[in-house]
Amino acid sequence: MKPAALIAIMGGTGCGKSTFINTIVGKDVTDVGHGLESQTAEVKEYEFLIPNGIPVTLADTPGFNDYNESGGKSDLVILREIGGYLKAKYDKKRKFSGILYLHNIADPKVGGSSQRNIAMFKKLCGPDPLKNVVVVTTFWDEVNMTQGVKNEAELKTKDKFFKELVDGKCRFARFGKYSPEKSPKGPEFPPPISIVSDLLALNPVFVEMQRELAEGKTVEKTSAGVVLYKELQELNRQQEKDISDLNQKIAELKSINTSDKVAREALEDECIALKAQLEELVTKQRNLDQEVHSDGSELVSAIPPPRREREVLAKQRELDLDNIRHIELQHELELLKTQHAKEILQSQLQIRSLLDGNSHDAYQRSQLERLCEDLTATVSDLSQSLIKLRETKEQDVLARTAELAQECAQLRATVTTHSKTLAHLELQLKLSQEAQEKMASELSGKSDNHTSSSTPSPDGKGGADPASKDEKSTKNTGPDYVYYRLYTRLGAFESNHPLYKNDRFIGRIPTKSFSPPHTVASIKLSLCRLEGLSEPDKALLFTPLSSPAPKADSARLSLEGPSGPGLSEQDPIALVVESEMRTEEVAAQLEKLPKRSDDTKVHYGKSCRRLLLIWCTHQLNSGKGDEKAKTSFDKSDISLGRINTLFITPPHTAGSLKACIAKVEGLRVTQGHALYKDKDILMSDTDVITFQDKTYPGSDEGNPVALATDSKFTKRAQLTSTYTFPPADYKVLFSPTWLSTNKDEIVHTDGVIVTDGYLVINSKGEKGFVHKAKITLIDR
Ligand SMILES: Nc1nc2c(ncn2[C@@H]2O[C@H](COP(=O)(O)OP(=O)(O)OP(=O)(O)O)[C@@H](O)[C@H]2O)c(=O)[nH]1
Ligand SMILES: [Mg+2]
Repeated sequence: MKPAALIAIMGGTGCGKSTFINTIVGKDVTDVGHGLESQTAEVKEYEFLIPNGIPVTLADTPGFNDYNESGGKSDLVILREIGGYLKAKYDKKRKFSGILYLHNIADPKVGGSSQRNIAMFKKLCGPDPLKNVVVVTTFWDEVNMTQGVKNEAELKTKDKFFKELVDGKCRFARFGKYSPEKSPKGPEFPPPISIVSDLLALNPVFVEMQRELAEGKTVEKTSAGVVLYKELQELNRQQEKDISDLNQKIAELKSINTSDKVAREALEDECIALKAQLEELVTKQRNLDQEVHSDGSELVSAIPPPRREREVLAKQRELDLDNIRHIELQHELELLKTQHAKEILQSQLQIRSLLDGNSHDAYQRSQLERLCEDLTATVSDLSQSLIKLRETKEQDVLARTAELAQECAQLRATVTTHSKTLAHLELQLKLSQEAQEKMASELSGKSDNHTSSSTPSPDGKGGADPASKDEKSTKNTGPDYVYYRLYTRLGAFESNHPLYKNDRFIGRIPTKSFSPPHTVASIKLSLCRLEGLSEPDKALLFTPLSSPAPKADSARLSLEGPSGPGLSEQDPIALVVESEMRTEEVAAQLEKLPKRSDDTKVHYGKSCRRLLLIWCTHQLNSGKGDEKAKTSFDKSDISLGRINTLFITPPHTAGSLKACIAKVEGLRVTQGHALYKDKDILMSDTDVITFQDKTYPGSDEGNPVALATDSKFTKRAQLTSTYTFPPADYKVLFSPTWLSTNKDEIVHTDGVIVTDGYLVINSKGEKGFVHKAKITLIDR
């Protein structure tokens, strides 16, 4: 049976030999390495069938490595291993169909060990079998393609690499750990199996080393062995040189005597590092020596080793080591000395500082004492200055006091003079006032004789005496003044600028106090300001008093003319304010209303004579149970009272008359009160009354208006619908039995149903029936 084709796989350690084999075989037949050491320790064969059924044996060889960097087998040992395998194959007349040399293309620089490996491999192959040699560059998946191609070109063209083999027709192929679909295409990247199968077409060959070994040469004597030995010798020399350089450097460093602590420490560190390097080199040197001489005579005789020289060198090294140890000891001693010197110095410094400290304290004490003395001196100076200052001040104060006393005396004299002048002036003023009053009273008397209507009637009945001659009136009429009366909804109230001392209900203010333009709005504003009233915008202005509606804000009043609204006492402006405070005040001002007829000091104004307003209370209720009126004036009928129409708030309606009477009588107008005229005719609050007419409700003492409280209407009720009743067409039929209603209005009733309805009195004082379906009783 024909033996399987034999293919050797060689190369440096870790270049991917086992990986390549596993790829070709299609399974992990051999271990793949993970470290620097050669994973494959000895030559191992793997047999498999290529696709056309031809058996192939792949020989996985241990990789050459740099023994300086690994603790594993040295290249020499590996070469012996490979040599033994080649010799064995030769003995069996087994030729190689192919020899693959794998090289890591991603290796950045092809260093010493790689070059040595290549050199050995070239010698191992020899000049003949170069067609059967394939240099397989690996790790293409890890290198940039451009870089890889560049590296590959270098490998092919440089003598120290594979130029010799390329010249002898060896081939190159690329390999990488690609997934099948990502593997680059092209002849440079042949499938690994084809690299092998292509070789099978060639004639198998012996390699040079097989032949050499067959001639009886030892491995070390083969061409590859000699290359390796020369390399090792060179390495040995290099290392010895390195050792001596290092020793020299260490000695130099030790000799540098520096007091700089940092620099010294740096030098020490460098020495230690160099010593470690040296020891490593020495170890390697020993290993190398052992490797080279392990096999004994043949290698030594082939290239005579400089044993004597080495012995001398070894001795020299020992001496060097002793020398180093000696220098180290000396150095340590110096360090100790320095340390001690430092400690002594520190102790001395401490002693010095302690001594200095004491002297410092003494110095400080003396300084403090001096400071104290200085301070004492300063204090005594200051107290002396203070005493002097006090003396000076006292003198100043005395002088100033004398000056002031003098000034006071002068002032007193001036005051006395002024007092005298003042007394004189007062006397003159008094005299002039008396003369003025006398003149005024004379003028007044004349005026009353001519215009009796301009003088208030004291009893309100008219025809009485004119104003008393004794009255201290400040009356002063003329177009230069504006006259006015003030009202709340309950009636008149007093002015802060009264025309008369004894009738403060008519006010008077100089026209110039009203800033133009004299619109109703600006007059209202000025009046409210001068009278101290709030909310002028809510006030209403009436002129004349009897006008049924207030003047519009934009209307103008002529205050400059000789006569006109507000320019005389007889035609005053009426200002009706809403102020709640004033309303309350007016409600409480009973005593300020016109007093009884026998009060001769009261001036009612001329209109008083034209009014006689009489009412009686409870007239409807009892018919005889009348009460005494608060303004009673007729002893024969005490229920009769009277009020001045001037006190009724405009516009003059039954409602404002009712409010005024109620106020005078101290009643609160409620829906339970109603005003009647002509005995039993109910007046509605909106009924207009014209007091200028000859007769008006209550103008006749014999036919007074009556304010009645009806005790029947005690229950409150709420109207539930709005209805105007009676409709205009049926007025004749129904009036006044049924009452018009406003939804939600509160009315008063006796609570008795008569003819399907309640008798009610509404807020206007209107009385009538409301259907029971249109009312809800609140009080039951
Ligand atoms: N990315 C990449 N990794 C590779 C390639 N070839 C080998 N390796 C990796 O390199 C390491 C060494 O591979 P091995 O196949 O053990 O190398 P070896 O030449 O057999 O090494 P020795 O044990 O010294 O003989 C392993 O981790 C492999 O997976 C390659 O082409 N590309
Ligand atoms: Mg391997």
